[in-house]
Amino acid sequence: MSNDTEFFQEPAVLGNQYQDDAVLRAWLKSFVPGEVLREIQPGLERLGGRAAGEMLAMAADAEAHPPRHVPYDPWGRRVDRIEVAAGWQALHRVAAEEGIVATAYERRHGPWSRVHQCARLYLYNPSSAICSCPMAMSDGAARVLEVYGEPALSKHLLPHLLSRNPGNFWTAGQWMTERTGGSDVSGTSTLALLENGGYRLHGTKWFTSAITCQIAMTLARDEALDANGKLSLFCLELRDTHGELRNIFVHQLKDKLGTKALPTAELTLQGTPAVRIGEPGKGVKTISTILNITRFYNAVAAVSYMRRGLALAEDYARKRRAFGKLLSEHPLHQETLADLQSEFTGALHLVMHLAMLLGRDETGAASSDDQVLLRLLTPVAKLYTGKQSIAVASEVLECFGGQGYIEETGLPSLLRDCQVLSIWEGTTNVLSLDVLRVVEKAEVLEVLAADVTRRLAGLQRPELAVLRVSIQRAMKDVIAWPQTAGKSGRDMLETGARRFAFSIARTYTAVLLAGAVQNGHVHNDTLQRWCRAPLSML
Ligand code: MFK
Repeated sequence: MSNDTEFFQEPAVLGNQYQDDAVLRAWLKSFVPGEVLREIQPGLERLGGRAAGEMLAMAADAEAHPPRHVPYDPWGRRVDRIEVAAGWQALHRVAAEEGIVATAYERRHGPWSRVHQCARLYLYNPSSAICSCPMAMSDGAARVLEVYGEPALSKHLLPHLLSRNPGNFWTAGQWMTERTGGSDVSGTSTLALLENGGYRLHGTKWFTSAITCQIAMTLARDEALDANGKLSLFCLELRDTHGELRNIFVHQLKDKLGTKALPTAELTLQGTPAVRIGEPGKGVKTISTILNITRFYNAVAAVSYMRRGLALAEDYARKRRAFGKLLSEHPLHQETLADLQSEFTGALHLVMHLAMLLGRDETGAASSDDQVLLRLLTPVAKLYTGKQSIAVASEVLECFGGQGYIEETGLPSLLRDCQVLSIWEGTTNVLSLDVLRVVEKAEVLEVLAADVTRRLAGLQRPELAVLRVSIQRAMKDVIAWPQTAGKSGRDMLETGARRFAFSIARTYTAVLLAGAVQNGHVHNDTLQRWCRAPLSML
């Protein structure tokens, strides 16, 4: 029986995810040329609406009906079918229609095409049940084909990977990990054997994300090279013209902490035909072209989850009452949300900056300094935002009290899905060591220092004077550290590699935010909050 005093909480509701995102819109307005922004804005608004509407239902369906491995047909024949939810398939269709991959390669806006694609991915990801994962690998595959692919192979595959027609759209997998290791791929044991003039792959792959893809890029020991077989990169089509797997035995799907809708398999290649891509024996170098794209996607996904969490927490704070007033009226809750907002705003500036550099690089518009910064900031942005997204998601759950811990609210999946971002595509430590390797190359730190000095010189507002000195000091620490720590030996350098990478992330982001305050598109309070935590941890 109902009763007048019965009370129900109001759930948080999302508005149009483009229109409501003042930080993204301000960034685009500040950096993207007016005529480009006018052209891309209607599409972003449409996608912002889909991300807060129909895509939520698709994602909920995909999460509620995780993929299923069907090893045999009813007559006992081995089929290794992967059944996925209708919602998961619908999210693939949305990705094709919205050009989540294609936008970057159509290059309608020259170097700004990657920024445009980044904004679209950012809107798509948090409503996609991480269907962004196959998109990341497909984008990486498209790039590796663009850079290294034989014309015939690229002509066959690129129209599928870049299609906006869902019926023609293919996705790609990136299968690096074997039982021997995912970070250290030197133990790869898959063999590429030459049979009748073509390669066939034999070996077990331990994590194959998005096994519903049509093609995959994978490493194997190349029989054509020498007895030990150096690693080369290979491309394989998973299915024949009848839709049957081509000599691929699926052992099982993984039961993971999160990314529940994403089918991740253990499988064995039993003579699967494949084509080599790139220089023979240079497989790691060649596949790093894919890694740099998927690491970029990872960073975009991390920021987009931060924004999604914040959007939900802010809406809830305007509805939920406690101790006689709304959560949004409690000074301590305001403080918590403002800190989250600062973390998100910094991360967004770092990632959009990376998109700008990537766009220049892909269209031949990058200077040599841009290329150096792109190589350095890709692992930096991936490792920093991946880690921070977990902290932000955890705080967001807390903003909902007990409701944040309840599965049906959808909030726990935010935390679970953020957790993978610091693991796949290079863990925080592996990427910190990558950063160390990058700065050991000549002139990288000089380029970084010169870039920061130039940006600091542009800060004229009096309220930025004190922070300008702090940022300058932190950057000085960063530049000096490898040489100072290196004097105590290699171990000391490696021990400090994570603190070093975080210091680059925090200091470089501070200078980007300071530039945004100077231009008037970010509030000084956001920068002050960012700089409250140490910029350099060295
Ligand atoms: C929404 C987000 C979606 C994300 C999708 C995720 C789904 C996919 C899931 C997965 O596939 S998870 C598996 C991910 N695996 C990794 O990320 C591997 C992590 N390990 C590393 O990155 C190691 O550092 C590495 C494997 C590269 C180390 O191997 P090596 O053999 O010790 O490589 P080395 O000697 O450092 O580099 C070999 C060459 O590649 C060198 O060039 P040279 O031959 O010219 O000297 C390097 O400079 C080059 N290289 C390495 N990393 C590079 C790179 N070049 C450019 N960019 C890089 N990042």
